[in-house]
Amino acid sequence: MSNKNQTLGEFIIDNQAHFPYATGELSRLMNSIRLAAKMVNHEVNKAGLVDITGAIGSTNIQGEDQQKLDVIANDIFIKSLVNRDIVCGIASEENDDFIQVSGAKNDNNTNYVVLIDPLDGSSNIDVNVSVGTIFSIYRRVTAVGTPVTEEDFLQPGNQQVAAGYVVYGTSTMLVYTTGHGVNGFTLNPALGTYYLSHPNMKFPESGNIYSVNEGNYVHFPQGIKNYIKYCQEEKEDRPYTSRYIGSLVSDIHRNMIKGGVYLYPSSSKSPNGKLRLLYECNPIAFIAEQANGLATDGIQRILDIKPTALHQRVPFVCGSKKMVEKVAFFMQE
Ligand code: AHM
Ligand code: MG
Repeated sequence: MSNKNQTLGEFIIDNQAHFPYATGELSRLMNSIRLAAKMVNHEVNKAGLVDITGAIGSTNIQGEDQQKLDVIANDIFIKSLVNRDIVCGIASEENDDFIQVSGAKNDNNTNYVVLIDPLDGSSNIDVNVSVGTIFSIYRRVTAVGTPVTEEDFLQPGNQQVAAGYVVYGTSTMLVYTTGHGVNGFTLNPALGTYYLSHPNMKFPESGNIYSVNEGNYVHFPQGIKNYIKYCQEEKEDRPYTSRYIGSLVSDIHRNMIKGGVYLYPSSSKSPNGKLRLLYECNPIAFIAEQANGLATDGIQRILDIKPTALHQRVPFVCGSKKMVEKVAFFMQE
């Protein structure tokens, strides 16, 4: 049973038994992500200040090059997972290839791989708009004790054991699922503690927000164009409201609370859309389904797509059930 104001640490321990292989390994892994997210939050919050001190030259006080925040966030998550000896592999949107975690500190005796987009929407940083971290956790499919292979990462999203996102917004929130609903925790920055602020999050069945980059309209398939026109029609509860931050986590987070649909469709310029199946779409789709929402590429459930490459892109439609169904109807027409 969750109670409001429970800390994330307490919640993880209390809910450990939900998990089929409750050895505490997944809890330690979640704790490590929780800590890394706090460190990234600290970096994101001082983004403007770093720019000021870096304005004189491109090097910092130690003579090192100023790093971009997405690189810093990537380093923080990777170090925190590797140093705690709790994963056997990591794949990141920032790295070309996956990382085998092995060597002195790890004999490949751990069960989990993590896939991560350490700082999504990072082009928004310069203008003080919310960004996010997205993560996804799977049990490895290759034998424990051997180095991980690509097979461990190319699992369909329906095999995820946990997924979550952190939104660095007006407040910082960590939202995650282990397949037993979705819970959101808000960081109290003074204490450095996350508290359960949004228990059992659910997408409303329907809503009146559509979120899509309409600048790409001319490149969209006819079905998407028709859906956008449908959203703008004056009929029943329409026209809908258009809200697009351009920061996936924030757009999804708002739509989950208020009711809405997010679309990043294919276009004549990018036939597979923009978003990455493994680092963005699968974890968000798992959360959406756990919160009574849906996620599709227009033809099939995102979570059932069998990945073929680490950085594969897919068209993505996600949000309130009835709205996603409506988009799929237009796409298939
Ligand atoms: P990124 O991984 O390079 O940050 O790109 C992902 C972001 C999403 O957060 C956002 O929804 C989308 O790109 C916005 O793209 P666009 O500017 O094409 O609308
Ligand atoms: Mg991204």
